[in-house]
Amino acid sequence: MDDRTTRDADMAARLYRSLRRIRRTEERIAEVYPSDRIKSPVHLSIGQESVAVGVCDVLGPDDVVAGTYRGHAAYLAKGGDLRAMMAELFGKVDGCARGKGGSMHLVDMDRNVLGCSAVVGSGIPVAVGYALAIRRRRQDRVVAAFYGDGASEEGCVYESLNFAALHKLPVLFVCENNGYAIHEPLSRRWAADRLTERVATFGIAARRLESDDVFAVRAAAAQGVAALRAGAGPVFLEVPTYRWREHVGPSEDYDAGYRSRDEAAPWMANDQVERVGALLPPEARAAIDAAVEAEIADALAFAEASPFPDARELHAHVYA
Ligand SMILES: Cc1ncc(C[n+]2csc(CCOP(=O)(O)OP(=O)(O)O)c2C)c(N)n1
Ligand SMILES: [Mg+2]
Repeated sequence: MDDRTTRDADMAARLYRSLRRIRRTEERIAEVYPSDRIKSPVHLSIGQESVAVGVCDVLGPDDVVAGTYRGHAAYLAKGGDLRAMMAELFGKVDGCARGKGGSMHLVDMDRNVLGCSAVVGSGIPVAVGYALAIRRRRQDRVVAAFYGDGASEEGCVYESLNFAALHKLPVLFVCENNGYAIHEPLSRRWAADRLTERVATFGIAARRLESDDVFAVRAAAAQGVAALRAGAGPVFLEVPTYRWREHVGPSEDYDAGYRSRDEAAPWMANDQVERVGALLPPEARAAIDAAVEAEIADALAFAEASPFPDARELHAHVYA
């Protein structure tokens, strides 16, 4: 194999490992959930993993990620600790927020994963503030800030876009447009679906991708991050994607009356985990799958074994 081929093969293996790790972690969470050992609501990103994986693959360890309450994928793709995430879901003291935050409040500052929040859109001003601090300290780092199509309707998101553009802050805004805010489709929320054009009017380089193909996401993110590092100001990517499970909880909801399985079918046929997995030699794929299963089993055992926080911790780490 020449250098180029080796690099491409390495990239496919890396992306597959990350996609598969997130998919299987969330599938295992969904299996465990009915036992009530997971003490937090869970917003699964099954079907949407490629957005976080493609973006985070071009970030370095010092770069920063701001996720959402649907944040397992961003946390894990940036290298967040799986044991600490699982313990957090179980409400245990070894969780990344000492068991007090649950699935919607993942944080790992050692890997530069800024804390996530249940308040829709609220991560965006925090991400922009972090980028301002980076700029003031003259550091060579960038922030990737994820948010949903629903969050794009929040006033603070528009304020943040404007502020970031005005001050040319190093933020890659990534809108994971899955077409729904809870059960409400875009057609009932937006008179015009030209989200990318709306963002461009702030003076931000804005681009809508055709699909959530992980290689396309990665290529667009690489281009965006290069522009950020050159000081060109923020970049926006809108990535169409699709949530396969219910808004919150472990199950499917195609019988809930707001969408059909037919709508989901083309997305499932284009499953990025399968697509990238099929590019790998079968032995390489099997080795990754085995390692992922072992890591998840270890994380679940760790979460089970960890104690609940002591009642005296109730008022620790409270900002008041
Ligand atoms: C400020 C605020 N308003 C409303 C809600 C209730 N809420 C929770 S999730 C959600 C939908 C957000 O949709 P989107 O940003 O598209 O993310 P997705 O769930 O599709 O990933 C809403 C309205 C909230 N948590 N916070
Ligand atoms: Mg949405």
